[in-house]
This record gives sequence, structure tokens and C-alpha cells, in this order.
Amino acid sequence: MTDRITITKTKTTTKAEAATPLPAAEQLKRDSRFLRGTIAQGLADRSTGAISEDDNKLMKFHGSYQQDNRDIRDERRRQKLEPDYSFMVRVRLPGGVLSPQQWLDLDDLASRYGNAGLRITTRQTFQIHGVRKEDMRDLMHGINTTGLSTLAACGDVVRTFVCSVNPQISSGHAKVYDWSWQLMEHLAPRTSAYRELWIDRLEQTTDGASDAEPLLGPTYLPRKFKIGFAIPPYNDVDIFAQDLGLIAILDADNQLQGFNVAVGGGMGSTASDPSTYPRLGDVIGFVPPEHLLQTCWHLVAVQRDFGNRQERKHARLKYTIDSHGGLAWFRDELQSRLPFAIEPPRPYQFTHNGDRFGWIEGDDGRWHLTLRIPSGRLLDVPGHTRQTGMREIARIHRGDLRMTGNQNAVIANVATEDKAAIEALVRQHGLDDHESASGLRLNAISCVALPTCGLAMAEAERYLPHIVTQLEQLMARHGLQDEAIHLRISGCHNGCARPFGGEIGLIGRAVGKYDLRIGADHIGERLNTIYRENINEASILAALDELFARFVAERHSGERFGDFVVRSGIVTPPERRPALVY
Ligand code: SRM
Ligand code: SF4
Repeated sequence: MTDRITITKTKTTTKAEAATPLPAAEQLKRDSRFLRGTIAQGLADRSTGAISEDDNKLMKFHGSYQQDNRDIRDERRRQKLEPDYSFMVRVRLPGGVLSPQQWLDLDDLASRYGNAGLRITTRQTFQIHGVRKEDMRDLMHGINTTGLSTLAACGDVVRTFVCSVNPQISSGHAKVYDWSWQLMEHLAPRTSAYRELWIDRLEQTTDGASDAEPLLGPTYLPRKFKIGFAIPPYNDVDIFAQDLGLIAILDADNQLQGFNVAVGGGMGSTASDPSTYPRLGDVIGFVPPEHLLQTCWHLVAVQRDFGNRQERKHARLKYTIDSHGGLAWFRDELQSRLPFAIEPPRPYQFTHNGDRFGWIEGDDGRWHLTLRIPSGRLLDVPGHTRQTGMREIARIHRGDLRMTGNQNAVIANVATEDKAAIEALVRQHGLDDHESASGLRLNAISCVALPTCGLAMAEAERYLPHIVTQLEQLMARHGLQDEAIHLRISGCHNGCARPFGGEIGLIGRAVGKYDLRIGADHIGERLNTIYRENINEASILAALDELFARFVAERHSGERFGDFVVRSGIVTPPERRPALVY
């Protein structure tokens, strides 16, 4: 029987901790009346396109960020205008699965209220950019009317879950996906502020006196907390980049045995601060399905109690683990809160962390078509009417749609007799370039970066097509045109495209300048390493020209580029921590 326990042991606060004043970010959460703040008043204020800085922080928990168009920031300043404010809205879409009707509804909402189509993210959901303040209530209400939500899509909470799409093992996917929903609901915030603001659209929110957060508490988590489910052999969600990774263990008949639990993954870091770092998660044990909810509840509670609330830069679970004595400490602390023993991890093997493009038949005879969506952006441009194409497909599709962690889309659960009609629309709208694209292009992902991301140091999404073309030409000169090298580009060290997991990773340092990192594997189990720092495109291409020449001359048969640069000693990857002893 599944145990939905909610009682929790909390860490005893020391006198010193009690005397330390809460930092502003924590105090804001505590004083927010469970995430209400003055958001309602801010939305009603028509004298500016913005909301207050404090409300902007609280809005994240509701699934939205205030942004401004950085392309025209200077021009507006010169004209003495306030920045061109708008909001990015992120949908909560566990496992990236939605129905064709939900797709149509989201597409309609994005077209009505956004300015940049639908954007599939690296966590299998959608962002809608460019929403004006006055449209926020209608858009958020509309998303909820579709049966979706934006609650906890951002903020210091357990975020949207990712889950392998894994179309080959349809029956296994269905079970794991079901668990991902149950777990998400179990760990979700309980505040009624969301309902008041976006569903009931109250002009004045209540005092929140009847709200309680049994897991998260009034200050919520110290920082974002990400959970993913992977179904080996595919690691398309980069499970070791999650704070908590749950690796499904299926038996030979695809029956779910339970989950290996991996903790402490995260990519974000600050370029100039060596006390921050990307880190892969480590497997600390196994739990059967009936203990999953309870284990994860308490695991999140350990982070709630021990996570660093004084320094946000060090507040992710990875730092909690490393600063409190490592994996053994963490496992013991978790174990002390559980009425059953965490079991030793079970064997598993990953073979791939990319997507499988084209048609694949599932184990139940239904078909799945994975389409490449460059940087996840669904917007009609000359030559590709991807947004219209997906809309037309959703109109006739009778299965479901799945977003991948690599920003691509799967038309899932197609009956054999429906394949031809979908295929025709795919071709008509230029959604078929997976058939001709190079291995590099198929495996290239990028974050949004400029012009909307306030943290971007350099271009990423807008740079991707250009740099891929340059690299394709370079690779062709070395006879490497068929090599499926994984390229990941982020506009800064926060690592939203998981660039530290790229065989080639480019990370923005300044406009036109990137760190070049090399040497990750193809399965998400080894991070790459810095090779050249803060260099321009000419230097990136020159460095890779040399490396490709050596790769061609010295590689072993079938060896991948990332594996080659490590084996040949060109870079030394970070050491993995030893496995826990049971
Ligand atoms: Fe991210 C912040 C976009 C996945 C690590 N991320 C941001 C913000 C919201 C910028 C901000 O704080 O003002 C970006 C909005 C850009 C825009 O204009 O839309 C942003 N992150 C994205 C997305 C849309 C990238 C994409 O192009 O697909 C992804 C949305 C995921 C989702 O649907 O929830 C996205 N972000 C990631 C990932 C990848 C993942 O989770 O698999 C990471 C690395 C993993 C991790 O969390 O460590 C990631 N984003 C960050 C960080 C660094 C966190 C840290 O621990 O240091 C920040 C900055 C922060 O939180 O302070 C950040
Ligand atoms: Fe913005 Fe940096 Fe994330 Fe890219 S990696 S979306 S530039 S925060």
C-alpha cells in the first residue's frame, strides 16, 4: 500500500541559528502570506508595465518571471522610457505529456498573449514569452482552464518533474509517468494564493490565514529543487543533473520493481566563483514503489532543514550534501526519518541521453514520431511553419504529445492507419528535417538567452544555427560529417541547456565570447572539462579544428569525440565520488 505520510521530523534549530536574522529573500517568503505579497495590487497598477522586485520574486512560485527586451534596453533608456517589460510564463507539465486539445489551447493562448510562439524547454515544458502585465490574469486563467497549471514551475519549490519519454517501452513509461504525477501532487505547494490570483482572479487576495505548507513551511525551500525520472537504457532527461533522480528499475517483463535514488545533481555555477560548481548526482539506494512518496517527502525535508538559507549561491542540494559530510551523511540523515531501510542500489545501464528521431514502434504496436524542434522554438518562419504544422497535427492526432528534455517533440501513440496523414503534415510544414540534418545538428541544444533572459552574458538560441553551420563545415573538412557529437550552448554559467553535459559545451562569458568545454560522454554520466576560456568564435573553431584532426588520426574504432579527448589525456574529467558501501 502506498504510504502518503506527511508527518515530518524537523532539524532542531540551534541558538546561533535562531539568533541569525533571515536574509531578505527568506524574510520575503515568510512575510508573503504564502506567496501572495502584493501581486494582486501590482497587476492592477497600470502606471507601469512592471511589478515590484519583491512581487517578481514571489511570481516565480506562480510560474512567471518578469523580463524586458534586452535588444531595445539601451534605446528605451535613451528615449527615457521604462524598459520594455513583459512576462515569461512557464507551464507545469510533468513528464512533458499533453493531449492534442491541450496543445491547441496552449498554442491559442501563446498566439493571443505571447510574442514568440511556444518554446519547449530543456525540462519538457513550454514557456510563453512577451506577455503584457494586463494580460497575465487571462493567460494564467486560460492555462488552468486547459487542465494545466503553472504553480511551482519556477521558485524555491519542487519544480516540474521530468520523465523519460521512452516511446519504445510504452507500458513501462505509463507506470513511471503515473508515479511522476503522484509524486508531484504529493510534494506540491498547498497555498491557496495561486487559486485566488489566477483561477478565481480575486482583486484582493485574502490574508492566507487558513493556509499551511506541511512539507515546505512558510519559507518554502532554500532554493529550487528538481526531480526527474529516467527509464534505462535512455537517459534523455539527464537524470544526474537533477537534485533528485529516480531511475526506474523494470524487470524483463517491464514490471516496475522500484527506483534507484540519485541525489545532488545540478549544473548551475558562477564563472568567477570556484565555490560554485556543476555536479552530477550519485545513487544512494533503492526504494520499491510503495515507499517512493514517503522517501521523497523526507528527502525534500532534509534539504528544507539543512539547505543553506544564508547564501543562495550555496543553497542547492548538491552543496547541502557536500558541506555536511557527503553522501553517507545524507543517506544516514534520510534513513533516520524513514520507518523502513533504504535498500542497496539495483543494477541499471544507460546507453544514450539524446533523442531517437523518426518513427519508432512501441511495445504495444502504437507508433511514435520524434521531431526535431531547433532550440524548442515553435514559431512560423520562412521555410518552416513549425507552429502551424504542430497545430494542424494536434487537430487530427488521436494519441498524446510529449516534449523531450532535449527540446524536441514526440507525436506519440499513433495508430498505424493514422501515420500517413501525420507524415503529410510533417513534410508540408518543414518538420521533417531530422531526415536530413547532421548528427551534430540533431544533438545540439541551447538555452533561450538573449533577448529575454536577464542573466544572459552571450547569445545561445539565436547563435545556435550559425555555429552549428560553422562546425558542420569544419567537421566535413575532417570527414566527420556523420559524427553525432553532442553540442550544448548556454548563454551563461547557470547552464540551462546543461552545457556541462555536452561533448562540446559552449558557455557564454560576454557578447561573442564563450568558454569551450569538452569531454562529456553520451550517457549523462560524465561532465565535460574546461578546455579554453572566454574565447571568440574564430578561436573556438581553431581549437576544434586541431582537436578534430587528432580525433580522426588517433581515435579507436567507434570511439566518441567526448570519450576520445578524455582517453587521450587532452582533458581530465572531474572524479566521481566512490559508491556508498551497504
Ligand atoms: Fe534555467 C534561471 C531558462 C532549465 C539552471 N533559467 C533561468 C531563467 C529563469 C533566468 C532568470 O532567472 O532570470 C531563464 C529564463 C530565460 C528565458 O528568457 O526564458 C532560464 N532554464 C531555462 C530554460 C527555459 C532553458 C531552455 O532554453 O530550455 C529551461 C526551463 C526549464 C523548465 O522548464 O523548468 C531551464 N535551468 C535549466 C536547467 C536544465 C535542467 O534543469 O535540466 C538548469 C541546470 C540544472 C540546474 O538546475 O542546476 C538551469 N536556470 C538555471 C539556474 C542556475 C541554478 C543554480 O543552481 O545555480 C538559473 C539561475 C538561478 O536560479 O538563479 C536559471
Ligand atoms: Fe539565461 Fe543563463 Fe539560463 Fe541561458 S543559461 S537561459 S543565459 S540563465
